[in-house]
Amino acid sequence: MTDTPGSEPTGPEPGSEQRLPATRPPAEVAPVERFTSPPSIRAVELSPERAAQVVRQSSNARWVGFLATVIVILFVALYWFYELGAPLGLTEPRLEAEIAAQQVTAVERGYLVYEANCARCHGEQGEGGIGPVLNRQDKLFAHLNENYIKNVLTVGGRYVCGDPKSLMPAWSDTGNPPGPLNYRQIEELIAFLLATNDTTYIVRDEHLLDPKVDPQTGEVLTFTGWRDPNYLPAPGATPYPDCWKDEFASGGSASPGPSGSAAPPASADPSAEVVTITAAAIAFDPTEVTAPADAAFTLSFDNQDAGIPHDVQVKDAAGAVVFKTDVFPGAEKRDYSVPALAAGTYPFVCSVHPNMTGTLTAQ
Ligand code: HEC
Ligand SMILES: [Cu+2]
Repeated sequence: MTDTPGSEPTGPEPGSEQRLPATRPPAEVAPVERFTSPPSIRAVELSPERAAQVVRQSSNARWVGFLATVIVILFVALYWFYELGAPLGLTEPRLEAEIAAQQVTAVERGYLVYEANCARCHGEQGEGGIGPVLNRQDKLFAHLNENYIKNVLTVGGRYVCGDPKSLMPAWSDTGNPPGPLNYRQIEELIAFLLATNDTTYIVRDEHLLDPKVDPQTGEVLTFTGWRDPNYLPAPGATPYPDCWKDEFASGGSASPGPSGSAAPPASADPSAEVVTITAAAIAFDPTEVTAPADAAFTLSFDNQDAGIPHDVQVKDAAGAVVFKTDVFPGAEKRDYSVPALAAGTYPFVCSVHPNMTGTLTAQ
C-alpha cells in the first residue's frame, strides 16, 4: 500500500491520545458528612431504655425458640406413634393397617372375578360342579397354594392331571393361548381363594366403592373366605393327591367305604330289575328312584356329561356307603349289579360333586 493523495489515513489525529483522560476542572464541592443518621443512633453508650429493650427482646427470642423446639419435639413424637403404632398396642402401625386394607381390597376384587368367571364351573361357594371342589380344607391346606393356583390359571386345566382335553382353559393373559385375566386379577383370585373364614368381606360394585345391598332386605351383602386358618390335617393323613381325579380312583384313600371294593364290574344278571340313573349337567335324573327290596338289581348309570367324571355312592341311614360305582367321565353308560338291600330309603350322592344327590327307595 502506498500513500496516494486523496486516500488520507482516517482515525485519530496523531497525538490525540495524549488528551485522554479528559481532565476535569477540580471539584469545588464542600465535603459531605458520611453519616447522615442522627447522633442519638450513632451513640454507642447503653441508655437504660436500650438496655431494658435488649433484655426484653432476647427473652422473647428465647421463648420463640423454646416453643419452636417443643413443637418439633411434639410433632416427631406424635408422628412416630402414628407411623409405628402407639405403645401397648393402642393403635395399629400405619403401614400394617395399610397392608391389611390392601389385602381386603384384593379379596373383595377376587370375589368379583371368581363369581364372574369361575363360579359357573366350581360353584358359587367353591362346592364344585363341572370343575372340582375348591372349598375343602384338606385341599386348601397345601394342595391349593399360591404357586399351584397361578400355574393352573396360566397353563389351564391340563396342568392338573395332564389331560389335554381338560375343560378348563388357561385364564392368564400370559398363558398359551392367552386367557382373559391379567396378572392383577390372577393375584386377586389367589387372595380370594386363600382368604380365611374368620373375616367378613363386603360384596361391592365393580369399582369397589359402594357395597351391594340385598334388594329385598336392604342389608349389605357380605361373604367370608373358605380357608380355616386353624385347620391341620389328621396326623398321618396322606396329602391331597396332585391330580384330583386320584382322590376318586377305586381304593383311593379319601373314600374308604365299608364295602369299598364291592363294585364288581358290569356283569349284571339279565333277569334282575334295572334301575337307571342319569347324570346330566352336574345333576342326577331322576333324583328319586325305587328298587326292589331284598333282591339284587341292576344299576344302569348313564353319565351324559362329556368329560366330567361322576359316580353313584349309595349310603345307608347312618351314612355308610353300601354300594358305589366307578368314577368315570361321560359320555358313557355302565351297568352294575347291586346286592340285595333291605327295605328303606338310601340317599345317594356323587363323590366328585357332593351337591349331586338323590334318594333310592327299596320296597
Ligand atoms: C369350564 C369350566 C371351568 C371354569 C369356568 C373354571 N374351571 Fe377351574 N377347573 C375346571 C376343571 C374341569 C378342572 C379340573 C382340571 C382337569 O383335571 O381337567 C379345574 C381345575 C381347577 C383347579 C385345580 C383344582 C384341583 O383340585 O387341583 C383350580 C385351582 C381351578 N380350576 C380354579 C379356577 C378358577 C380360579 C377359575 C376362574 C378363573 C376357574 N377354575 C374356572 C373347570 C373350570
Ligand atoms: Cu358328579
